[in-house]
Amino acid sequence: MDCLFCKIIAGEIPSAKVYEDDMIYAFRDIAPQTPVHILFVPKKHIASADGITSENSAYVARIFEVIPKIAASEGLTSGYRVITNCGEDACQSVKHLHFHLLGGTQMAEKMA
Ligand code: DGP
Repeated sequence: MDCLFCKIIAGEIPSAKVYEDDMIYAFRDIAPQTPVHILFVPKKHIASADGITSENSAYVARIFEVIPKIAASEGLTSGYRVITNCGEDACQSVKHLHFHLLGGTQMAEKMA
């Protein structure tokens, strides 16, 4: 499968790794939009939030268990934002489910 994030997980494309376990991988976004901008991806290929099912939702649960720990280790003591873009209207550019962890600055109240 020709998937950018599958190649990053496999180590075929270099990335700045922040966290890895048996189910998920986290790495710094190549074009950070905030001082801290980390992407969390399941090691299993899921195309988007539309592909989350009762069979694979444990990957998503793991991501959300780990995010607060990484946020703390990154010093995001005054808050952070977690976003997933799903589909064209949301400008999803990589078709492998990922959650953006954004922080380190005061963000705008509006998200769109
Ligand atoms: P989205 O627009 O939600 O599909 O976000 C995709 C993100 O992936 C975007 O913020 C930029 C990031 N990205 C794209 N290519 C690479 C890459 O090769 N390496 C890293 N670290 N991030 C990438």
